[in-house]
Amino acid sequence: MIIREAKYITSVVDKKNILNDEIVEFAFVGRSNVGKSSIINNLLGNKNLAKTSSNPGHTKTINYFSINDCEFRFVDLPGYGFHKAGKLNQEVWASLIESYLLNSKSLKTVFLLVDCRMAPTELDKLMCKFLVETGINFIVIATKCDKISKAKQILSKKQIAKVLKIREEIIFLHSSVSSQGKQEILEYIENVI
Ligand SMILES: Nc1nc2c(ncn2[C@@H]2O[C@H](COP(=O)(O)OP(=O)(O)OP(=O)(O)O)[C@@H](O)[C@H]2O)c(=O)[nH]1
Ligand SMILES: [Mg+2]
Repeated sequence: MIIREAKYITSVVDKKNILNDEIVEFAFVGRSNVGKSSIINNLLGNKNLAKTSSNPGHTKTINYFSINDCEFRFVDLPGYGFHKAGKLNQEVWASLIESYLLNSKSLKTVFLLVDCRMAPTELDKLMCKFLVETGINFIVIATKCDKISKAKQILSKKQIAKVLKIREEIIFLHSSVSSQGKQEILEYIENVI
């Protein structure tokens, strides 16, 4: 997949504004701070497209990015599991994420991001179960793999597969710092399209 151009389109806070046209979408979900906005920038080759932050709970809206003149879209979703955000905020975001996942008819694949340095959390398990039960196509991306050795990366994939009860074949390693895994994920997207 060659990224010729990519641009930010819009941010949505209200379920009723979720985009609902024919353009193919790929969405990024995962706990707060796992690296969703960073991977979008890395895959699209533009560091400033999606806003990233070392403070968890940064992305609070559904952010849409159009690629190759509307060939497809990336969707950056709010993170889950950020306790300091307060219960009410967390519920609002969870409900927005759920609405998006259940109502986006052009959603082709969800990228469920988990941190390669730790076992998937209870919320990761719940999200994975939700994707399996709703029949939404998904793969898991183990993020920040520049932070661990190649040997640990192999173990990390095994641990993620075991905890989430999924096949290792649908787990991709990625780093937004070294770009490890970038080409593999872009190829995956090309095949889906
Ligand atoms: N070393 C390393 N750091 C990363 C990587 N990806 C993201 N980070 C860092 O992790 C922090 C969070 O990244 P974001 O991309 O903002 O995370 P997010 O999942 O969008 O977070 P929310 O918007 O809060 O849900 C930032 O400080 C990033 O620089 C990576 O692949 N390697
Ligand atoms: Mg973000």
